[in-house]
Amino acid sequence: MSAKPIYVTQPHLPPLEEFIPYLEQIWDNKRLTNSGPFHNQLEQALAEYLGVEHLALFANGTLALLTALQALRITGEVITTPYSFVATAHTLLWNEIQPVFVDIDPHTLNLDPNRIEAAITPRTTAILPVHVYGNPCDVEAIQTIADNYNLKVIYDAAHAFGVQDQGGSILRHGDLSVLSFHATKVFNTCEGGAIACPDDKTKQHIDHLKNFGFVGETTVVASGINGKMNEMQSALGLLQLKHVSQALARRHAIDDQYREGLSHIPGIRLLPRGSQVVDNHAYFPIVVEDTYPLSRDQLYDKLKAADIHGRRYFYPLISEFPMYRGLPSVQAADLAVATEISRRIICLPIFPALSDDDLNRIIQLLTP
Ligand code: T4K
Repeated sequence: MSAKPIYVTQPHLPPLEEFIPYLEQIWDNKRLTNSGPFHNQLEQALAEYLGVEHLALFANGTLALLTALQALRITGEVITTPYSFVATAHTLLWNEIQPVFVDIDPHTLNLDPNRIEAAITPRTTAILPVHVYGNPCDVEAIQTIADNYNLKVIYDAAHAFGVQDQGGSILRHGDLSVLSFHATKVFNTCEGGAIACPDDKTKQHIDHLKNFGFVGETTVVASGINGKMNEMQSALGLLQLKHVSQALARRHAIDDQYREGLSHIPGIRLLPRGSQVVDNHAYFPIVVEDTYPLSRDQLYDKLKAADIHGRRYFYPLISEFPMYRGLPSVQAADLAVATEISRRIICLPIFPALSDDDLNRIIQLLTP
């Protein structure tokens, strides 16, 4: 049994000695950033691993989201979910775009496609759905609406590394998909992110935007940003890629054990496995129903008292933060499902180094 605190996640890190040769190469060739050799190798290797045509690496997922919106010249209003990490909507505000929050589906906890059309106005230019916890959105329904109303679709796929549906990578849907490689993610480069895009021209445009808009040495074609992933991050990514299947296998085993240990407990609702054929088990959310003897917060505190630090992802809703409260789409009555779920959710610890003993202890604590 661990005497250390157990957090919702712990970054997966390969043995340190395996990282040293990468660092030696960086020290030798003195190339630290700006499309260095490791950056270019990782871009290629990840595109192949994930099964996408093109990938542009970024310093973090938030910069990648900001740039994706710029790349497609999104303006006006964008339909999105209140049930996400705050970065999703913040990138809209930073681009002076008005988020329009739409409620979520009670089963997938993703943007409910049945509610999107009612939120479309003449100012709507795009939909920004999130594959929450790595569970795929209803991509077909969303695309049909987007096609009917001539809207762009940018998926926030921060949780969806490696997820596949029947047709392959989940990242192939929509106009662009954005990944996060933050320390807390299934695949991490400390901080990091990427945009997956289908065509070479868009990839080139994104590459210019992430490097201040430079094309060559003296030409600037757009008011770009500094979104570049550096060589240390890229080297770590290349090393992580060697270990990622092992890490995913352990996550899968933990998910199975949680399901076996918790599915019979009245008042603990588990999310059904989604439409994906390859899952990444990025999170393990439970919904605490009224029939459970403790409220969500009482259970959260009970775990905390045992040094087990689950997280209430996503509570509060983005629409409840002060900078969003004045928007017309934030009324709780219109976001009833998201509001309800955000008050009942706890994400339990899941990460490759979580031991069976600790896992069993968590299951025992949840068992009334
Ligand atoms: N879109 C979505 C849907 C997202 O979920 C995110 C990020 C983004 C966009 C933006 O992508 P990035 O710009 O971040 O690439 C964490 C992460 O910081 C954030 O990346 C993530 N989503 C979000 C869901 O979770 P916090 O504030 O909960 O992180 P923090 O520091 O409390 O970490 C959680 C636990 O993990 C800690 O209690 C301990 C453990 N931990 C954390 C770090 C950073 C470690 O053991 N080691 C570490 O290095 O936001």
